Amino acid sequence: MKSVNDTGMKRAALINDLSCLGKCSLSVALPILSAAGVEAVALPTAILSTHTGGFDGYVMRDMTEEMQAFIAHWQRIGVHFDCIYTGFFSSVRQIEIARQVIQDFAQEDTLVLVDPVLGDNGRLYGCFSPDYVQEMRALCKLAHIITPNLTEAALLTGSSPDDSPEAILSRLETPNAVITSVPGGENEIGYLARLNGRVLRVHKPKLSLELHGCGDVFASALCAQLLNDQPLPDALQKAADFCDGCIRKTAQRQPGHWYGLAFEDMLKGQDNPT
Ligand code: PXL
Repeated sequence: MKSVNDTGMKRAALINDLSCLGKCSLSVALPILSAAGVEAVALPTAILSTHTGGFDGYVMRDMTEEMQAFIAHWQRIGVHFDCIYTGFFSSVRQIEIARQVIQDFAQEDTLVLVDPVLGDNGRLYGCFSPDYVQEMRALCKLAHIITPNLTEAALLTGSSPDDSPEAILSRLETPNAVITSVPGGENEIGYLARLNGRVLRVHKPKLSLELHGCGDVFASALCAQLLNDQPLPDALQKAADFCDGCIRKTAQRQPGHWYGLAFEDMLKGQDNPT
């Protein structure tokens, strides 16, 4: 059997849902990583007609059985992954499967990035139970870097949403963590990170827009930077700049483009900082 490794490219397994319309999860991770010269291999956890944020009557198909069959095939053909990047799961069982994927496929040089999709605006998403949070904590223990928003960081650490972001960050056990959607100064929002033991902050202007999929665009851009061997602080800054550029492009496309970020404009344009 011919090897699928030694291609000279980095390869990332993307364990996330495919929201066919809606610009989140795999719909943004695949193009952002491809545009960064990374071979992106999707392992869909679920396939949805749209994402769940703001669309009525979405249709969802669970992919648990398919995940297990695809993984078994990849094991048979000996696939090597330079990165395993996880996002949305539709059940606790799928998080267990992702842990097994990390145990079976991650080698010493494999970057494990967990975007612990759990909730937003102070609340756990309605589709998740408390044992889902518990299982996500176990998955985060296997990661090199995690990218929760402030709500997710509070849920992971059992903190009150009123605790300071700095206190919440200090309770996250993963070696490297970037908390997104952290309130900054007046009209600012940003990132609070602990990278290589150092606390860093990046602030960006906060636009008065309700946005969807920002976390996915940011985590994908961060993953792309890290796989292009950028040091952690530079990767954070560049991913934040990219996400901010996408948000500005999205703002120019209102009110029609309400459901996700106009990341294509940034991948296509001259002003692409990735
Ligand atoms: O962006 C996070 C996310 C991922 N996947 C699905 C979602 C959401 C957020 O709403 O609905 C299906």
